[in-house]
Amino acid sequence: MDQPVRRDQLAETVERVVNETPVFDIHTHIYPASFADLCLRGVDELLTYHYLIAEVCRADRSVPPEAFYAMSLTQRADHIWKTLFLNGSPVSEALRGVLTTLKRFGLDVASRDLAAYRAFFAGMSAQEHIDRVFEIANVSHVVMTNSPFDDVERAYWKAGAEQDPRFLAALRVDALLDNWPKACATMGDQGYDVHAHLPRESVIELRRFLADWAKRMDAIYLAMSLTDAYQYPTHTVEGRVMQEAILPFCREAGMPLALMIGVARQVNPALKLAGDSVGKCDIKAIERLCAGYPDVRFLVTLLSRENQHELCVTARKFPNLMPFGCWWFLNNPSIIEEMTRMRLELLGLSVIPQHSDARVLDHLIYKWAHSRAIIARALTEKLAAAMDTGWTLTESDIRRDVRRLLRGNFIGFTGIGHRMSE
Ligand code: HDL
Ligand code: ZN
Repeated sequence: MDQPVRRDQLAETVERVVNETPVFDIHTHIYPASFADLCLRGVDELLTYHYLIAEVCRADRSVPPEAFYAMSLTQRADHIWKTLFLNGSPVSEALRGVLTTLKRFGLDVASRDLAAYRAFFAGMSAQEHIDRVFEIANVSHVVMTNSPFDDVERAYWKAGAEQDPRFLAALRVDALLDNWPKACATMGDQGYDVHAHLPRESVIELRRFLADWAKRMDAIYLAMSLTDAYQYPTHTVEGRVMQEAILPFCREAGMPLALMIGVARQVNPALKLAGDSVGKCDIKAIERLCAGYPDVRFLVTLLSRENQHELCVTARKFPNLMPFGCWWFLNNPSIIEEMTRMRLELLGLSVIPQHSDARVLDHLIYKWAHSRAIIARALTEKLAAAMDTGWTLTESDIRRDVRRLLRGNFIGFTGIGHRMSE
């Protein structure tokens, strides 16, 4: 019989259950081994992750971004290792993440022996590496970021690259709102007759493009990142793309729409991928979308810390709105803790607390190790508060709750349970 958990056992029980529950990671940028060039892995990719590039360009201004990017991958990693790890203690979250990853592979972090770390990773095939990372991170599935506007990635889909059932697809279409004229040209090159002024026939062609790629990728949601200036509705052609193509497509396909809003794109272009920043977005755009399309499900993550409380309140008003993750510049312990406690207080268990945004395969290890510890602490605090009233909890109750947070809410919201045999 499942006995009630004692108050003095609660923290340990929650932490163990959180660590034992396999995560469904709903947003990443990683790929299976068959997408070879896109499957980034190993210590040099970890060290040259764009989060660390931003930090090294601050730490050593004698090597400006242009000079840094002129280096080889190994030279960039050496420069980052020396500048950020050896010449100063690694206290930032991105630096700690590299060390956590090395430690979880069983490597001797105290040795500071980058050559030994390189030799270790060189000894694994991509498939073996993927298997080990998913096991260490205790991740069952990841959702990728799959863009039909990316020439390299498109080639893998067209060639019928072998799929890995642990990697599910998300159809990513930023280009439609980011650079509509270029998107029309790219779709034209693929045989879709979409004109920039979007006559009726082009709306039909655009929706055929979305349907064809969603089918080819077997996508489980449609996704786009949007800038902090995003507004809805608007009378621009981009506003019509959303209103006449994207939203009707999602409604008819029964496919959730993931909106990732708040990017201030390329505020420092010299930093390349590290050059984006953040801005507070207008929550009213999300309110209008959720109210206007009650039969469309919206997965939403906002990049600005200042948007988080209003996102929680808006989610209380619209059951078709599912907040997710502590995205990008929010993926730091102090903010994850603040956001997770706020979400539990305002939304209870009806939220997806985290995604990894892993860009390098090995990110799954540290991003989930770090976030699991924080989610466990926040959940323990709220369960303890309930117990302090006399409410009793069994370990089964805790397993049920944790499963919802780390996988069940996403599987239920997207309706893919039949694929997961859950
Ligand atoms: O648009 C996105 O999906 C973002 O996550 C960007 O890829 C960003 O560069 C990133 O990697 N954030 O973690
Ligand atoms: Zn991302």
